[in-house]
Amino acid sequence: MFSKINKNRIFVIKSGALQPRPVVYWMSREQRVSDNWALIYAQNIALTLKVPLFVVFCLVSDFLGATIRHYGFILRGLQQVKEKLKLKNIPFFLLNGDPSIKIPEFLSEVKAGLLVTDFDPLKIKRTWKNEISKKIKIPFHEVDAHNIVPVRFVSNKQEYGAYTIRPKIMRLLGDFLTEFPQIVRHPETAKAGNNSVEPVEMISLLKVDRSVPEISWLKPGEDEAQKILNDFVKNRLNDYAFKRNNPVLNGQSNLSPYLHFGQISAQRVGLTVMSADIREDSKMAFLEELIVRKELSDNFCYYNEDYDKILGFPEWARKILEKHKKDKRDYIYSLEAFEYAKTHDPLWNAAQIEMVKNGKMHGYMRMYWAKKILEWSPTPEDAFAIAIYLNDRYELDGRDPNGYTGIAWSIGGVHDRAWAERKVFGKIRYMSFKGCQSKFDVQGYINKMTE
Ligand code: FAD
Ligand code: FO1
Repeated sequence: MFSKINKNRIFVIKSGALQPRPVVYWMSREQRVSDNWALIYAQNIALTLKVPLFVVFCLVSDFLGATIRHYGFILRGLQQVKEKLKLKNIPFFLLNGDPSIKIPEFLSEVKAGLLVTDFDPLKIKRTWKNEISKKIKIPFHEVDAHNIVPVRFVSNKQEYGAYTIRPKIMRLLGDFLTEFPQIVRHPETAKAGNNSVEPVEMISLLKVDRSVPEISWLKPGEDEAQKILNDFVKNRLNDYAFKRNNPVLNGQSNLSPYLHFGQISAQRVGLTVMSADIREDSKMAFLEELIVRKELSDNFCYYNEDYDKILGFPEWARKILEKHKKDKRDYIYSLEAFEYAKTHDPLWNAAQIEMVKNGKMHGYMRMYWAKKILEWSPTPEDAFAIAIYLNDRYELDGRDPNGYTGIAWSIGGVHDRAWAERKVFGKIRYMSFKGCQSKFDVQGYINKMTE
């Protein structure tokens, strides 16, 4: 029964004998029913023990500065999760509050015998899991359902860059990039408690920051994620290698919000892209981002607890930024000036507007955007904090290991090398307005974002 799950995906947070009592899957990062190794694992154990299976999601209304833009996307997606699980005779519960309190309470209520959850390298999740583990008496297992090759297994240390993690991932890819088993209709019916609030009803009830509106050009949920993937593979993946770095063209997949909220599995995306009949260079370029770069970000956040602080930068970068800390800046902007796109640079302003309006800035512009925040902030510490704040507030895919790592790459040289020394940046790679002009239609992008 367990043959299809690679045991290296599983990490025992708290050990103990399995009792014939209900299994609870605390869904957090992987908000989907299909292709979810954590759910597959939880059901496998429940089937073996012949016990009911419950799925719970614990909604935290002040999660790292999230706004209704994010909660709307989550809750609309969870509505579909609930409906899909109902068809499989698996009840779904939406809890609201601190998981370290709500999850143990729920486990007692249903007299659970095992808690399963999904892997996440973020500190807040690790704190919740530690606190829950201390409070409960039943076994607690974690499944890496996000990375194709599990983070703990691919490497036991922080990797220097793509060049060091790539061969490690490639060596193991064949063992992990496999087809998924299906969730079956669960034979044991759970005697569920009061479960009245529907996820979509929570959208109007939640007390959260509503000043950043939901977006409508991307629809939440795993069915929509699959449609976006199919459309991308059919119509745009072939051109990925030469269009993805041009912000005027629609060259990227737009999958990051779905990957971030776990509404699609990277492994499903990888399998689909692998089997697509398209140009080899585009296929390879896409898989490099989806697998190597994305899993490198999880590696960074898992092994470096200072992923959201200057302290997390490599030593050479910290030293050189310190040396140039007092360099005269040509412009200095406040958080407010950045947030309201009031800099002197129409290209930077356009990128900021794209993020605020659409909830997703083009990938190439994200590098330029973060580097200019470094150039125009009083200190690198200010720049790093401003970039994380804005990224997490407005990007639909924010507060993700990819975000912390992308910003640390742009401002702090993480996973990069030293470049020629210059003012403010030291040896951090520089990007300029002129450089952008030589790569794409800068005025076209500005017009598109500001019209
Ligand atoms: P595609 O080009 O279609 O790529 C497919 C997938 O590959 C992405 O969804 C993502 O999962 C992965 N990927 C692509 N580029 C990268 C990368 N550079 N690093 C890691 N994984 C990558 N990504 C986020 O998911 N959330 C963020 O908050 C975020 N913030 C960023 C901030 C900065 C300053 C930088 C430089 C990058 C950031 N990225 C972030 C990484 C990258 O820009 C986005 O993942 C990408 O633009 C998302 O669009 P897409 O899904 O259409 O990408
Ligand atoms: N995870 C949860 O378990 N509960 C939440 O209430 C929650 C809110 C939330 C809001 C915005 C956002 O971007 C992420 C959120 N997440 C939540 C976590 C998310 O699913 C990811 O696991 C992490 O951000 C890391 O990828």
